[in-house]
Amino acid sequence: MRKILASAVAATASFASAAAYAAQPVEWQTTFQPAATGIMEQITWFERYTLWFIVPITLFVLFLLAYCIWRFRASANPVPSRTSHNTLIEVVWTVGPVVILLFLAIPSFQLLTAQYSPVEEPKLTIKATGNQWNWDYEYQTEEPLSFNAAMLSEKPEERKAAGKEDRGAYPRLLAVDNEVVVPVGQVVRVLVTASDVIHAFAMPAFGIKVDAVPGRINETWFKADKEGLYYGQCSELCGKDHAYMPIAIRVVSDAQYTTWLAAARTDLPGANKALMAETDGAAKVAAAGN
Ligand SMILES: [Cu+2]
Repeated sequence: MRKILASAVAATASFASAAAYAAQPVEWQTTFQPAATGIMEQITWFERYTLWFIVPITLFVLFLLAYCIWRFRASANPVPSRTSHNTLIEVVWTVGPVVILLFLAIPSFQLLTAQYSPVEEPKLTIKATGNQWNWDYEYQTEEPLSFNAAMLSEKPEERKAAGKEDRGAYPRLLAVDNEVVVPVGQVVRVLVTASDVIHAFAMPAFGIKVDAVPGRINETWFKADKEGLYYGQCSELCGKDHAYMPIAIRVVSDAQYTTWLAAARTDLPGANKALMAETDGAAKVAAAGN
């Protein structure tokens, strides 16, 4: 009994520590991941808003179908109607959808415009290059920093060496060896391209998804409002290991970012570990305090 209790407590604790890293898929998830940017909040709002149209329309059509099947069944209606035209109905089913589509189109275009308009001039630009099957990142800062990020190995000794044994924070198929690190509350411009075939750079909690096309640079941006570790995946089928090239972005405080950036230029693994000690430690303390 004590053992069960202890494992329950451990499970709750690990869940709480995982919950600090809110933005990753959870089992049986049917909704979006919690929004970490204003854009994703707008996307989430728009999705719920459109449901207010989709659900009633579907129910209405279902009702009409059921009613017609019942009301005009052969036994109750032996002589079929020969009506082929009704002007009022034509007007209603033309004007009605037009009005409904206007209600959908206006917020849709507003959202599209917002996605293409960074709220301020980005101070940080990161270039992401998709390869079969990992990502290269290049910080276009005064002294450039570039590194490769590949999926974390599942070998226990390699997880241990990376200090990433906590599968809540570093899940299978999503965790990477080197996360992208960005400061919280700042607009980050992302330039997206590819070296071989088409990939796509996607981060659900940020509401961004951009094709990575060889020979072409696409641009997007995000402004993360909450610190944490966020997971995304390549979202364009790119070959046999398409499912194994995740994207991980660690959003940290301004000071933590500055320290990491300075250290990462000479010792990336060391800088990552120092950052992990700070952020993961803080998350565990917060979980324990709750
Ligand atoms: Cu892919």
